[in-house]
Amino acid sequence: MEPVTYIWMDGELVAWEDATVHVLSHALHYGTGVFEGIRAYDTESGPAVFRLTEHMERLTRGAAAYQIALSYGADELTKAAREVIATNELGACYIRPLVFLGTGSMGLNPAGAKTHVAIAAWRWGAYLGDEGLRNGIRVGVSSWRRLHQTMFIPDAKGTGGYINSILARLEANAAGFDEALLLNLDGYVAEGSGENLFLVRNGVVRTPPPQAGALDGITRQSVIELLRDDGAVVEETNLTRSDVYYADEAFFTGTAAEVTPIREVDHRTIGPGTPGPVTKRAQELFMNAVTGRLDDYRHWLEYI
Ligand code: PPE
Repeated sequence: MEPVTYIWMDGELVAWEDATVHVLSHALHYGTGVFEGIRAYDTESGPAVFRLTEHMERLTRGAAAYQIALSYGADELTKAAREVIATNELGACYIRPLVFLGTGSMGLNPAGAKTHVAIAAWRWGAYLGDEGLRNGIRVGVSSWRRLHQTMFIPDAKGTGGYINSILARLEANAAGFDEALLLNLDGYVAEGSGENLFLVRNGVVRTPPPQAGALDGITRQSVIELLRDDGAVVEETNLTRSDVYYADEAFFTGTAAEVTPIREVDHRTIGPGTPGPVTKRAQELFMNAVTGRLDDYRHWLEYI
């Protein structure tokens, strides 16, 4: 990871190396935080952040759902994110806002712990590798199940919940896969450790509904809209493990992962083992939208 000069913390810009926390921060012990992952892209009119306001709204909604008191609104956090990008003179970058509980209380009752907010940004290339983005990645279905919606708040990016993703990711990588695919407690497909899944079969695009325990990803929503507007049939429906094996095409979506083709699942080749036409079209539409090359979706961009 390549450091930048400043990180925004609790209302001011501090030097990268000074953006530290106390070891008795509540969030460090119990995962009491929410975060976001946002990307900015270089466009003809300068850097633009993709759906910045929606990400910040998801962050503030998530904090409220977990009852983490937050004194900043989505609009103020949006301004702060712009400031971070501008002062660090970043173009295309990844933006990581984090709301977390600091010191003031120990034990599971967080009352008394102070809320902190940080926004960092840095250059971050292809999440699952350039090769993966081009030719597809290898995925393994995890032995870990996705946290069920009765156990946490799937719509919020709560930091503690990511320990579930990390178990799956570690297992997948140890088995030689690039990424994990998690099923929910009912055995239907939920999502990747940090991405939403899409399958294509006989020209129909299908993705699990949020009720399956998947985060309703902003990239997911964008890709659904882009593909539908392009004439594709996209269904939100429960998917089984065999649906994945029988797919002609499969891909992951996420802010970090963008649109990443999947070429293999559990040692079974998906389609011919190379990115298919719908996957390539989704990638093309998404990359054109985020870089301001599609007039119809320019409202998704917030220019710096
Ligand atoms: N599911 C999960 C579990 C998830 O973490 C993400 C984002 C998504 C789906 C896709 O959501 P969206 O970014 O709104 O399209 N994962 C973030 C964190 C990745 C990380 O390694 O950290 C991200 O992509 O920024």
